Amino acid sequence: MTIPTLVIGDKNLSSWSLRPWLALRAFGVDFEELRLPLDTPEFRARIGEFSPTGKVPALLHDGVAVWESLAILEYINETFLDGRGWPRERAPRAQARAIAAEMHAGFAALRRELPLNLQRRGAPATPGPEAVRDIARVQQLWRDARARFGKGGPFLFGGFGLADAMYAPVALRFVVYGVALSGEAQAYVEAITALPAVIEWRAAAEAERERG
Ligand SMILES: N[C@@H](CCC(=O)N[C@@H](CS)C(=O)NCC(=O)O)C(=O)O
Repeated sequence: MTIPTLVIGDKNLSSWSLRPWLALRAFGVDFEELRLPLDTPEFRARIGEFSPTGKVPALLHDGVAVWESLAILEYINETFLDGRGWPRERAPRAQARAIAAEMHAGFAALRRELPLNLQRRGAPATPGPEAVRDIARVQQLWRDARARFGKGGPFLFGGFGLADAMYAPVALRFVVYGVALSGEAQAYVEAITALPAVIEWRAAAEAERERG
C-alpha cells in the first residue's frame, strides 16, 4: 500500500496536528511527515496545495486528500487499522466516537486560554470560569469512559485508541499549564505522557526553534 503523507504544523504548538500523527505512530503505520511551521511565509505559500481550509493537519494518500483531524482519524482507521482504532463493541465504540466528536467541536475556552505550547515553563495557569468548566467536563468524560470500559488497560477504553489520540493534546496542556487534576485524571495523563510516540513528539517540539 502507498505510504501516506501527513502535513502538520509546529510540534510545539499544533495540537490538531498531534492527533492524527499520534494515531499513525502509536499504531505503527508507516508515513511521511511534512512539517510547515505555522504563521510563516512557507506555510502560507504551501498549505493551499494540501488543504482547502488552509489549516493543518491534512493527510495525502493514494490520490486522496483528507482534512479535519477527526475525518483524518476515520480515514486512518478504515484504511490502515482495519477498524481497530475504535473499540470493537458497539457501546464503547459509540461512546468513543461521541467523546471524540465532543473534543473536535468543543472545549473552546480551554483551547483559547490554554493553547498548546510544549515549550512553556513557569507558574501554573489560573483558568477562568469557562475553562474551569471545560476542565471539569474533560475529567468527567475521562472518568466515565475509564469506569465503564477502561478495565483492560490505562487508556480511555483500555488499550490505546483514537479517542486517546483526540485527548492527548488536552493531557499535555494539563501538564504544561500545571492544572490540578483528580487522581484518576492524573493517572490517565501519566499513561498518555508515557507513550513512546508522545515522548518522541515532545522531544521534537522541545527542539523546534521557530518560536515558543
Ligand atoms: N478543525 C480543524 C482545526 C485545524 C486547525 O485549527 N489547525 C491550526 C493549527 S493547530 C492551523 O492550521 N492554523 C493555521 C491558520 O489558521 O492559519 C481540525 O480538526 O483539523
